[in-house]
Amino acid sequence: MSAFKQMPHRKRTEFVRLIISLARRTALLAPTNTATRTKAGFTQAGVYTLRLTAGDGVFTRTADVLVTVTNGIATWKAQYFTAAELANPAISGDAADPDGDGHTNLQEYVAGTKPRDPASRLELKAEFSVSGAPLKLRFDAMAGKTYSLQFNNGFGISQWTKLADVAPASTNRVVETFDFSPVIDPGLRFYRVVTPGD
Ligand SMILES: [Ca+2]
Repeated sequence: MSAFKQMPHRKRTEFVRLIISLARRTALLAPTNTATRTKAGFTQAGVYTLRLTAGDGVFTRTADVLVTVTNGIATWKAQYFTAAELANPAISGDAADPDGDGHTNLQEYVAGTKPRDPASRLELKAEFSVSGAPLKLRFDAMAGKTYSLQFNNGFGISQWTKLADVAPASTNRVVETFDFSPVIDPGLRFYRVVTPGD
């Protein structure tokens, strides 16, 4: 005979709560008792504590995860502009071009170039020797950026055709590629280099 009494299995109803707290504020984002995956979104930069709470109605367990959320372009601007300049949109605004290189701050941020250095800009250069020879295309590529070289054969053609893709590298470098079938006079061919934003 046994003194042990087996307790019936209790059906566990698990639930998950995500609580986001920023500074003194705490907000319940997405309570659910059925989802196995819950997404948390952040609209402001800051350091958040992401608290995961799981329980079965009797016992609960919690775990905190520290999440740092950055505003990419704001962090980037802080590297190049003083506090006074950051407060002046004519200098640090997305549409401003304080180094006068023809590229706005937003374009320089996307390209990974320096907004206070006119020599630092995404610019495609073509070197053409004789008619019918391969056309050399060259540009300064920034570390970590991917690029696509494209062309079209005249005004009014909105469709750009890929000539080559350039994979990201760990350092800045000069990229050279060739168009082995360039259009011969009197034809026209336009080229561009594009890099995706964050
Ligand atoms: Ca610029």
